[in-house]
Amino acid sequence: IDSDCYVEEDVLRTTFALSMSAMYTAEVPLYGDLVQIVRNINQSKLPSATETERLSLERHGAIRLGTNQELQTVHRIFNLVGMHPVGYYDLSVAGLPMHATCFRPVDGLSLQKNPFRVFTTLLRPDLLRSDDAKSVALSLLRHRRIFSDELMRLLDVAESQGNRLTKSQAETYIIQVLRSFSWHSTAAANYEQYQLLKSEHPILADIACFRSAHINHLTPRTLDITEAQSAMLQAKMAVKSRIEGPPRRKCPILLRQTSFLALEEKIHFPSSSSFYDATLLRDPNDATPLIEGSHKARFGEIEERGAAVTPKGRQLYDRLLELVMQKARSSDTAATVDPHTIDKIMEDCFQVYPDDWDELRKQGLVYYEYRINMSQNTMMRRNAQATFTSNSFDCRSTSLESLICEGIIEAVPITYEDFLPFSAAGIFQSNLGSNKNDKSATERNELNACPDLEGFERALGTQVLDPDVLYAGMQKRSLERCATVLGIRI
Ligand code: OOG
Ligand code: NI
Repeated sequence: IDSDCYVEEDVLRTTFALSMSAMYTAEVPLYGDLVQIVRNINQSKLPSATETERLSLERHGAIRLGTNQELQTVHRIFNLVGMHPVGYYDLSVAGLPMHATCFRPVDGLSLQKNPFRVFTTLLRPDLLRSDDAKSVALSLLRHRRIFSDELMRLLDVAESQGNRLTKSQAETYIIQVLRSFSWHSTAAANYEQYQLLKSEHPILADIACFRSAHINHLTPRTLDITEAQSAMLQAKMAVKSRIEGPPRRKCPILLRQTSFLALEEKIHFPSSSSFYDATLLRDPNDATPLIEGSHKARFGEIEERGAAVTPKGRQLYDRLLELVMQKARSSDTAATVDPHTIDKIMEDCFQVYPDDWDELRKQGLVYYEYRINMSQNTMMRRNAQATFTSNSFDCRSTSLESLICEGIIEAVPITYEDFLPFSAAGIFQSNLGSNKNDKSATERNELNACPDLEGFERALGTQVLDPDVLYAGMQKRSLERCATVLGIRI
């Protein structure tokens, strides 16, 4: 086969992301409205059309998986579109029997082309309390097949071709992948099984009762989440009561998210007397009527992304968040801390987090990409060179800081490409359906919280990448590029 006809990984990822978005728009029209709201707001904020175009591509999605086998297959699926497992998220801290990773591109250029991410959670059966629910869930999961034979075959083919697909293979591939993530309005579980699993945990029913790993939301990136949230309210969407993540700042860090709440959707359940074969398909001779019920899983989310913080910056964030939670718990309305009170406490506590790019850099709280300021002429560069070779700087940051000061190097904050476990938990909790008012995640912390990174990596069959290593690498390489161009050591 002519190697020219292989599809480039970044191109395939963009096709995949756009196809997922088209599928979800068809499935959940309200998501289409949300994308339009975000697009309008972004357009009013960005000067250049090309920037708007790239931003309008940016999305993340989320899927929930039940078994190691499913996780390993999803790993193979995403690998072909250049998305790799980054980070470990323990969701048991928020009372959810699951843990997660994020599949996303890792190198700068791919991220720039299309940073499509999928937050992927895996059930932790060890955290389920009811033995009945556990054994029904595991049996349903054992019998379901969410990936088609055609898809499994194409994965083998792609891997034997060096992890790539030809144009025509890629077309079939995208169609088959989408099927695995599409919605089924007829459950695989019968109504009794669904109720049993739901009473153990609503998330368990969502994970184990269906014949696909349905995408449960897609999230466009907005440049102003406060404005986007007002627009959502104006469009009469049922919006989550507060924005997750850090409070509004001059220098945005990490990410802020909000969503419209999960929709109550009609589901058909086979009655408990029905006979099912191993593939969980309804016996064609089965005449028992389907039972009508409903399920809440799918929602629409938006997010505003800020700068990636260093471990020091993250420690400060986590410490302040913990302080906020303590204060919220001890406020006298503790049973139902109202969202405005939390926002107020947030704002107060986060006053101590520096909100100035120079200050954030000098204190080593944020990752930066260093670039030669192109508007500077070569004369200045030569001056800089002279300065640097004639002086003996004992501290690297002094020299970098003076280059920045002189306007020779500019420091651009690196965008945070990952997630926040408590924000994720807040989004999960507000969409579980059993609870009308979306209380903060801390109030429903019922599980014995314990991360299990090792267990997750065993399930995945490989280690997850460390986001800090990736950000630090980007920062370091950008510095090295500057040093090479300027002909100095930094
Ligand atoms: C995933 C929730 C996490 C986010 O943006 O933090 C998430 C889920 O509900 O399955 O997507
Ligand atoms: Ni999300």
